Amino acid sequence: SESENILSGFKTSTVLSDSAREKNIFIHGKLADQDAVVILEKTPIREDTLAEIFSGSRLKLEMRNDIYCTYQLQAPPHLNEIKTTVVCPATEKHVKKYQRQESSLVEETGTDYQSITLPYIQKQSFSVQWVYNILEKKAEAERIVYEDPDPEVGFVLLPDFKWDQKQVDDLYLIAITHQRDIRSLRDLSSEHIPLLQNIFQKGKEAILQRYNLPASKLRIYLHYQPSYYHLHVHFTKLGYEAPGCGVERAHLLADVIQNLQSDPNYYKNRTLYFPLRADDGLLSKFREAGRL
Ligand code: M7G
Repeated sequence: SESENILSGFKTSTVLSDSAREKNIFIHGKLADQDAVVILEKTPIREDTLAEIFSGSRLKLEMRNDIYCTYQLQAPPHLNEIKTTVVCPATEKHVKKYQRQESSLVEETGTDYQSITLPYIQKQSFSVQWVYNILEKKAEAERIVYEDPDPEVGFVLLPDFKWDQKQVDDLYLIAITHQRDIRSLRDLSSEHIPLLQNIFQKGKEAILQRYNLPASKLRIYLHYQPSYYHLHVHFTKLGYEAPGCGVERAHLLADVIQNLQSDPNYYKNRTLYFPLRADDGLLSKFREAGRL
């Protein structure tokens, strides 16, 4: 649906990061006196639009040399859109999340989790209001791909907001559990195996039905540390390097299930490794505790 251009009043303060290769830019600025983060991103060129691009565009020759020519092609506006994400009002933590930063690998024992991480995330983590809005159908209801409403093993599967759903090449969905008291991997024990298996099975089936993409083409994983402490599972297309998905943060759901099957308290006791950004408050807590 159309909406007025709220970005015409956006005042840029700083560019948080940008990438010529990924063709995106993350900007911090003000929107009507409130802090905002705006993400602009050029989207992939789809094969099914090629005929229209070739026939419906204006072409300007830039240079010709022997068998080589380069052009500026002006595609029809609807094929030349920029995916735009706005976070407003953005907290300082949002601004930091999108700022390019060095990171350090942290080694977190089960005890570290209890004494350092848990107290920190209880005070300092992002609101999960957006998650509750999804579960309660107050937002994104029309985007839901699949839902199992069961309060114990149920979940909602829907497109991640990083995916514009225009092509399956960069497919990205998330499954959000109806249970609200599971913060992360650390809270999982063998009692959650039915929940995890349900997400695994029904998530794969729903994606096959809707997008004709078989399970063998999916990467299904959890992040530790996540940004949002309400259990959710990422489903991306295998081979798509989703932004923010470093190997250190990803735990394959299939492995998580097996680990819990062999040790009910696997994730309560294991040492887990993850990168933290230089300005992450949790990193300071690990430093203060002499764990870094
Ligand atoms: P995460 O592992 O907690 O954090 O994943 P990350 O963002 O550092 O990977 C949360 C996932 O939820 C990310 O893939 C986000 O892109 C996605 N996400 C975040 N928000 C605020 C929304 C939202 O409002 N709607 C939808 N559909 N996805 C979101």
